[in-house]
Amino acid sequence: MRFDVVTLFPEMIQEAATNGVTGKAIEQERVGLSVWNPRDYTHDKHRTVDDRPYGGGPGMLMKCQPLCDAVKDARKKNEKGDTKVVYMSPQGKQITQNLLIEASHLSQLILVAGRYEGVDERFINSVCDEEWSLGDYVISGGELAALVVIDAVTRLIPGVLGDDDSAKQDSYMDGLLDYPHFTRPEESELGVVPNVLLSGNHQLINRWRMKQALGRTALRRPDLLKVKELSAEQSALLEEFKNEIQDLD
Ligand code: 4GY
Repeated sequence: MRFDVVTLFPEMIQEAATNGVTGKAIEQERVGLSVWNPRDYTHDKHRTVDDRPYGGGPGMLMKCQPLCDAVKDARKKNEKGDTKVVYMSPQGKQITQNLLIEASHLSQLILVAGRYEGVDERFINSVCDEEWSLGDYVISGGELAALVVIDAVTRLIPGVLGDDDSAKQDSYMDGLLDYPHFTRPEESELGVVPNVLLSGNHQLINRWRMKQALGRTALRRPDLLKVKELSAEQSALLEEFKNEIQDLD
């Protein structure tokens, strides 16, 4: 899988993505990453990438031509296979883990990061396949949104996380919030670690964790529980949770 990011701030993507899990995946060539600056596709002496909006109003828009030419070049990195061009904006479809799982099967994801007041609508309609949103808030540019997508998709690529690692845990807890975690010391001024986690009984520990995940999801994100099918055991654990006095943390 390769990511291509069209951005006026390529160093923002390169700097951030070459750290941590994404950095290692790039080093190990499990994913590819290139950046494409629309400014490099301008032809005037001022290298103009923006222009004033028709109809007036504040701010500037990104012009179509440098964006189109940047995407065209990015596409050449993937002659065969499946490419999707995505514009990141609050007007898009809100991303979910399921949407990102689907994206992880593509051979190329071209992410377009807007700046200023956004891009000419014709670029979105004619060149982009989809428009995706992080959520209902506004940030100053699409770069951080593109980085979120790159990070979340990279974690889903086989071999990127250790085999016994969080990827499997994540799918085990599919559609639920995470359970609480504790590390040493066993006892401090901040409180004690739940006894079951010290028991060494992994069946009991797994049951406790599932009960906590179900209970927290019920308390904090009832919307997630409504769309999830619970097994008979999970329903029983959730009932147990509800019958115990719980911290509303
Ligand atoms: N929310 N989800 C988002 C965003 C910034 C100006 C258009 C979001 O994805 N992107 O807030 N983007 C704006 C900045 C150009 C995108």
